Formats: sequence, C-alpha cells, structure tokens
Amino acid sequence: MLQFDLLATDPASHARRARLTLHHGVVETPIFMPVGTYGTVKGVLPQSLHAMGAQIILGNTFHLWMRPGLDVLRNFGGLHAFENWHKPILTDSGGFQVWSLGEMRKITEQGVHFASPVNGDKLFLSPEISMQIQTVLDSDIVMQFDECTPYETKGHITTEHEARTSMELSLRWARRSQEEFARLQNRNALFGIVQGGMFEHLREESLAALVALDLPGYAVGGVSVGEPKEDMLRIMAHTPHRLPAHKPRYLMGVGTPEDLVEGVAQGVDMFDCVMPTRNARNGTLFTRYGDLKIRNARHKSDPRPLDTSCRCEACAGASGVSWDEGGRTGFSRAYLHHLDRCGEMLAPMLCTIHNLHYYLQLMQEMRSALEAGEFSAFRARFRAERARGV
Ligand code: PRF
Ligand code: ZN
Repeated sequence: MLQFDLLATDPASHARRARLTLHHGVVETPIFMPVGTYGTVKGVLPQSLHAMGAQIILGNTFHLWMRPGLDVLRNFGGLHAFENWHKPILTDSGGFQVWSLGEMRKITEQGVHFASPVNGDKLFLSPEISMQIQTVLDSDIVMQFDECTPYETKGHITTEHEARTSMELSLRWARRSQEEFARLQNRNALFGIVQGGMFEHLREESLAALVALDLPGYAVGGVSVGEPKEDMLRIMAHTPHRLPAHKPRYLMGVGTPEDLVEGVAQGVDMFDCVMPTRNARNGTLFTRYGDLKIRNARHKSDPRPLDTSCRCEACAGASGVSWDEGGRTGFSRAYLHHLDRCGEMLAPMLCTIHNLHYYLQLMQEMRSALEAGEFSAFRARFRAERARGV
C-alpha cells in the first residue's frame, strides 16, 4: 500500500513538496528519517520522537535478524509493536550492512555468505531471505537487497568494469526481491535502489532497468561511501531528478544539513543518516548558525542553550519557547558541557534530541518554503545563517 501525492514543485530547481501515505500513517516530504538500527533511535524515547515531529524511522533487517531474531519479532506481529513506534518504519535490506563487514563476507550470485558478528556462526543472506525478514518486520517501506558498490576496494578506486558487474548483480537481486515480495503477499511498499558507482551512464542503465520493474519508489544508493565530495555532488545532481516524478525518491545515508538542502534542490524526497545521532553522542551539535563542539572549554560557563532559536526539549525545556523568544527553561551549554565531562547519560540523550530536532525542523522549513513558493530564498538564507558561526 502506497500513495504519493505531489503538492508543490519549485520552478527554479528539482525540489518538490509531497505526501506519502503508508500503512502506518502519512509522511509529509521532503523528510529526514532518524536511524533506529536495533529497534531504537539510540537514547530517545518514542514520545520524544513524536514531540520533535518524526514521521518515519529506520530499522535494519540485518541487525534485527541477528538480535532479537525472527521468532521474537513474529510473536509481536512485527517491529512496530515490539519497539512501541506505531508510525511508519522503513527497513534497509541488509545489503549495505553486510557490505560494511568488509573481509568477513563472500558475495555470490545467490547472495552473501558471512560469519555472524555476534557469535561467529556461518550465515547467508539473499534477496529472498531479506524479503522474508522484512515481511516479518512489517516495515512500511521495504528496501530491495542490493550490493552497495564501494568507492575503493583493495587499495584501488572501483573501475567501470567492477561498478558495472556490481550494478548488474544489484539489478538481478532487484528482480528476485520483487518476485519474493509478491510471493509473500507483502502488503507494504518495495523500493528499488539505483547503483552504478561514480559512472553516470551506469547510473542511467540501472535507473532505466529499475523503472521498468514499476516499483512504488526508488532510492539512490552507493553515494557517501568514501568518495570525494565533488563526486557525491555530481551523482546527486545527475540521478535523483531522472527518477519517475510521480514516485518517492530516497537518497540513502546522506548527509550534512547542507547535503539535505542540496538533495532537496536535486529532487530528493527522503533522507536518512546516522550523522545527527552519532555526532550527538560525540558532542558535535548542529545549529542554525553552524556546528558546535560541546567539549570545547569555551562553553564551560555559557548560560545560553545550544541554539538560541531552537524549541527542542534540550534548548527550550518543556515550555517549547526558544531563548530568542524569551524562553529560559532549557538546558545551558554550560550544563551540557558539565554532563559530557562527567560522562553522564543525559548528555548524549539531550544532544541527540537537539540534533534530531534540528534536522527535522530543517525539513519542516523546506516543506513550508516549498508550499510558499520561496525555496530559493530559503536556500540563500540557510547558507548565510549556517556560515555565521555559533
Ligand atoms: N544500499 C543500501 N543501504 C544503504 C546504501 C546502499 O547503497 C547506502 C549508501 N550510502 C547507505 N545505506 N541497501
Ligand atoms: Zn535544541
């Protein structure tokens, strides 16, 4: 089940404002999806995710298959009830996560053989098994099983021949994913993943073959895999807008706030990235006026919140009134600096809430700008503010 309604388009770029209807609810796009690999967005209660306006979160087939395993998840009727999140969920297929195991795996036409990172058991993951797992999870959006073509392998940059071989394997796995998804009578939506490395013509071949399968949505994979920034921007400018206009487009594993704004301008509707959550745990915060490191001694006695314009639970407390608006109920930089120095759990919790709120608010601002026909002005203001400094 999936419906996609285009609500507004920007005449000066490929940006669009749309609405995606899934089994567990409606998603207003463009959207950022917080990452919840193991059935939890690390350190954040579902009610806080609601409060910050999260509409859809990610889960990982591979990790949830390892732990807690399918028997437990089946008993709960899927991932929603298990993790107590009743809005939409997207699950990645395991292709990328198995790829991340590096030398511990062997890829064949049939699938991927690897040793369990949990207990060393010999395991096998294939398009069919990935679809079976994602059907048990009852994910609203199921990703095809693919091979994420690396930028570099064994000391050399991936050649065109290697990128083609990998892309063609992902295409055969897309067809097998689609067949198994249908056989299982999965009620949700299967997305294909465009590969092709850093080669535009391979991206076009991949895209055309996937579009011929008439899947309900498409992702661009194989970017943000260690390539230089200019290559990433080149693929971002090339591929997304070539995907069908009447279907959702998802850029996998991207990126910085600047990348999200650029991605939206290039026609992307959906993003996910560990950056806001992972950086929060390392004390790196995103704000309207640039990035901030809470470990820095300059914050030791600063009474201001992380971002004086932010209404998150960390910056504005329960009142939801920002410092700029006269709210003084949030947590100070001095307090967060102190919590971090003491290794207190509340530090990564508050930092994660703030970073996710920042990402979700950024997407909300882009949606509003697109509705108002003011996306170009938004982009210019965004760049200027981010460059100002905290
Ligand atoms: N494929 C899958 N998941 C992914 C990627 C991919 O290429 C990426 C690339 N950045 C992130 N996550 N299945
Ligand atoms: Zn905040």
